[in-house]
Amino acid sequence: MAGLFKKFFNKAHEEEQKEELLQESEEQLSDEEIEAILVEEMDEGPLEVESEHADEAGGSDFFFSRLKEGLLKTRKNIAGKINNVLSGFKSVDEDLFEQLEEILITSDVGISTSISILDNLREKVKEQKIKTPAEIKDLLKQEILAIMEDSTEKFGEKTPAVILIIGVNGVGKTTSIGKIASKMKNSGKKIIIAAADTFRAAAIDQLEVWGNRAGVDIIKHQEGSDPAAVIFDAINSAKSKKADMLICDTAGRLHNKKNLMDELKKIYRVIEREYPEAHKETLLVLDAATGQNAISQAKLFKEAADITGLVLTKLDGTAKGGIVIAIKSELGIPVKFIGVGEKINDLQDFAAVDFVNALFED
Ligand SMILES: Nc1nc2c(ncn2[C@@H]2O[C@H](COP(=O)(O)OP(=O)(O)O)[C@@H](O)[C@H]2O)c(=O)[nH]1
Ligand SMILES: [Mg+2]
Repeated sequence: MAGLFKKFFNKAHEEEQKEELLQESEEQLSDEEIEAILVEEMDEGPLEVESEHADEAGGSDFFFSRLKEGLLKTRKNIAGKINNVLSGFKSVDEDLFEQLEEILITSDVGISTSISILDNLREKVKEQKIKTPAEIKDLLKQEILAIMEDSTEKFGEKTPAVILIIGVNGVGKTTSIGKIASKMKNSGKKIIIAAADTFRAAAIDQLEVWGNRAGVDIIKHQEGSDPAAVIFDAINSAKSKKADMLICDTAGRLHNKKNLMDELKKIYRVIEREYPEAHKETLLVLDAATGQNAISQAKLFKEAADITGLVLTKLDGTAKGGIVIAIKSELGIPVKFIGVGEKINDLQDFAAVDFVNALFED
């Protein structure tokens, strides 16, 4: 009797805890948290990476193996643990579900997302009368795929386009611009990049290095000049050179939310006024290795900009790749690209099926 009561009590208590955790994860950010996000000084890494020639692209097998390699740490963390747990159970019971939920939560999939994935899984198991732990893996993959799949159009289809790249300092904006520019140029498009992160001369130089590497033109002003003026010039250049795509770097070092909003508004106004016919996109760059902090950054930037997609960088260096799932599930912003290394070809179009397969592959 006491055992039964304890079990019941624990269950009720657990539900309460989940509720609390859910509420916590939905709370608004405080001003202090916003400031901590925006002024965080991150290591910007070496300005000059050793010059490398673009690896020859070797078809989809090549990209899939690069993806698998890039996700190695996350894969070990998620798939490795899941396989262990599944092989340790003989039947499908509540204990198994709880251990799976725990693995997802500790892999940065996020509390609310992990809970909802497991709730759906429990239902499917019941519906389909699943009896063996081995069958669970496929169901789990399907659940994650359902979150990640997206029907928004392919990046770069509409031209001419202006792409604004935003995100806090150090997440990989400039590097990703170089990689995107190279990718788009290789697909036959004319690309111009704009150095609208005018905060430091080094940031302009860094973009120039990437521009040279990708073989695209760069529009730049001096350090400290007005970012909106750089974009104004870049638009004129894009029009006169009939560029397909203008990609704009921005500064991540903005000290509060008002600053961030004001600066972005000014830039948007220039783009809207000078280039109304262009297709506009805003890509938010997030460093996957920062885990849950990436979600806070996304929430903050979402208030200041109409984000059309995400670039998730540094997946190669982290076991926290589960954050990709949390971000898509919690914020609904499609992931457009993922960064799996520092080289020019280390940026992949995000494909949900490949991602989920790579995540679960042994
Ligand atoms: N391992 C790895 N490093 C990356 C990736 N993307 C960017 N980086 C590194 O992150 C550091 C900061 O990048 P940067 O583009 O300067 O960031 P920004 O301040 O947002 O412009 C650099 O050392 C990059 O080489 C990635 O996908 N994987
Ligand atoms: Mg930069």
